[in-house]
Parts: sequence; structure tokens; C-alpha cells
Amino acid sequence: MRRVNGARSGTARNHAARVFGVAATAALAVALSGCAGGGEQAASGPKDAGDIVVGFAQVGAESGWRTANTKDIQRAFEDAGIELKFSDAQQKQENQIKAIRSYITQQVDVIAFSPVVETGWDAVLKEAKDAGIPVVLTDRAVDSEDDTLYESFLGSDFIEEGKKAGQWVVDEYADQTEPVEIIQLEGTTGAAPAIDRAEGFAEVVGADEKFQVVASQTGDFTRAGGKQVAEALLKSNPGVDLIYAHNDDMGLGAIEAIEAAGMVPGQDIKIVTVDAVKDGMTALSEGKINFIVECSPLLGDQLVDIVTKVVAGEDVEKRIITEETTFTQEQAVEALPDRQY
Ligand code: GYE
Repeated sequence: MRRVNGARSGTARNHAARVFGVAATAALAVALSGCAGGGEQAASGPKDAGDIVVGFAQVGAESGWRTANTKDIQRAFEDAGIELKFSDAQQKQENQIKAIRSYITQQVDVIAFSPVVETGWDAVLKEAKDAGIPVVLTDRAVDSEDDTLYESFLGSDFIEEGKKAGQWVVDEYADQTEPVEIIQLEGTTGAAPAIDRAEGFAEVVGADEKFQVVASQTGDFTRAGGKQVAEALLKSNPGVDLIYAHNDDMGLGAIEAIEAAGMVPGQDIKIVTVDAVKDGMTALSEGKINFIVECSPLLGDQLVDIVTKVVAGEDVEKRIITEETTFTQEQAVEALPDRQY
């Protein structure tokens, strides 16, 4: 089976086995070290928040979305009184794997992480499982045959986001019969949101052959990457009508590239992005971006909830999908004053 992307599915988990695993590992640790720690807790019933330790392996700090996501997760765990060990992988899978291994060595209660790319996780997740440490996926999915390697996957439906972007494009050009030339700025190669946002978009615009994706390249979800790629692609595709960027930051980079080329972003070349962080919403309110599909980074409270349940041995949903909306220019103007991130 490929990674879970669809609707919520309340898969029954073998909690007894996992809880036993935690207790057994802790008991072994006590036996080996001769000091009482988590073993006592496991033997004497549910843990208090203050006794829970979570290791979180973050992707990096590549975008406004990511910064908001990190802040929200740190805030939520602080509010809950749960200790959070945090690491920033600087968008490198090897760093994330190292961080996860170190959390296993430290015998944290739960490991949560947002996988930088989809594939290549089975070995380290198996190590966590063998150590009796449950794993929660936040934000991004893994592509694995074995869905027992994690308890739950909390995050957006990226295919749906791509479809929403595509639907706006279809509606916007409904009256046009001429070809519509599109440049796509992709997220990090191999990352779930890059793969799925491309797939959902292609599914919708692909239904009408007037929509032509004339170029598609990765800008790695960064503003600098978006700018650089847009600069090059605008030169080789002078007739382009629209840029679809997989996140706001790359769209903001594209704005700079369009302006540097002496054109007006939002008019000469339209821009559709995903995220709806404050800088993106500001550009939308100014008409430099034309439409944004929301992707919420505020996953902290839900992650705390999942972690607490997992530690208590309660059932959790295998897939929890974030609720999101879309924004036009008028809606951005209205939403901006209250936008937290
Ligand atoms: O859209 C982008 C970030 O995984 C949903 O990662 C996240 C994406 C987000 O870099 O801005």
C-alpha cells in the first residue's frame, strides 16, 4: 500500500503490544542502569504531562510556513507542559535520520517528524518500532509499504490543495480559447507536498488541453529558489500567462523575478500559490498574487492531543486531515488583520 492520503480511517492499533513494548524497554533500561526512570512510570499507570518527553525532527526553516509551524508546535508543547526536544534538519534527510536515531537512544516517549522527502524511512522507523517508541507523522507523509511504522499522520491533503489551485485556473480562464501557458515552481523534489500539489493541479487543468504547463522546476520551497528558477524560466518562456508555485515563498520570489523583468505581477503574469502565510496574503491583498490555497501550519495542539493519547495507550485516527480554505484578493484583505502567521 502506498502512503495514506485519503479520508480519515480509524485503524485499530495494537496498543497493548506497543505499551508493553514501552514498558519492557523502560524496565530493561532500569535493569541495565540500576536507576529508576520511565520504568516506574510505566509500571504505575498513566504518565503525567510533565513526565512525557517528545522528540521532534523538523524539516528546516525553508519557508514562512515552516517557521510558523515550528513556533506553533513549540508553543503547544510548552502550554501542555510536555518536554519537547527539537531538531532542525536543514532540509536534509540524513540529518533527520540522525535526529530520530538520537531520540531513540534517548528513549523519548514519542517521536514526531515531518519527513523532508517521502521515501527511505523504513529502516529508521523500524528501529523506533523495535525500541517500542511510537512515531507520529506531522505535516508530510512517508511512502512506505508498512503503515504499522507510525501511529498517525496529521496534516493537509496536498492533492486537494493542488486541485483547488487548478480549479481557480480553470475558472479564471473559462472564457479564453487561446492556449494558457503555465510555469510550475515545484517544492522540494520527492517531498509529499511537491508530488501531490503537482498531481492534483495536473488532474484538474489537464482536462482541457488549452492549459499547457510549459516548464516545471523545483525552487525547493524557498524564496531565493523561486526567484532564481522564475528568472530563468521567464527568459525561456516569454509568452507565459501564469505561474503556479507550490508555496507562497516561491511565489514571492517569482514576484521579484517578474518585476525585475519589467512586468507587473498579478497582471502581466498571474500567480497562484499554496500556504496563505502573512507575506503571501499581503501580496495577494496588493494584487501581486491572484489566488492562494490555504495550508495550515498550526498543527501544534492536535499534535499534543495525539501524543497524549498515544502515551496513554488510547486509539488515535490513522489519518487526520487539516481543514483549510482558499483566498481571493478581497478575502485576503479581510483576513489579514487577524492573520497570526
Ligand atoms: O507548504 C511549504 C513548506 O510541508 C506543507 O513545506 C509543508 C510545506 C509548505 O516548506 O511552505
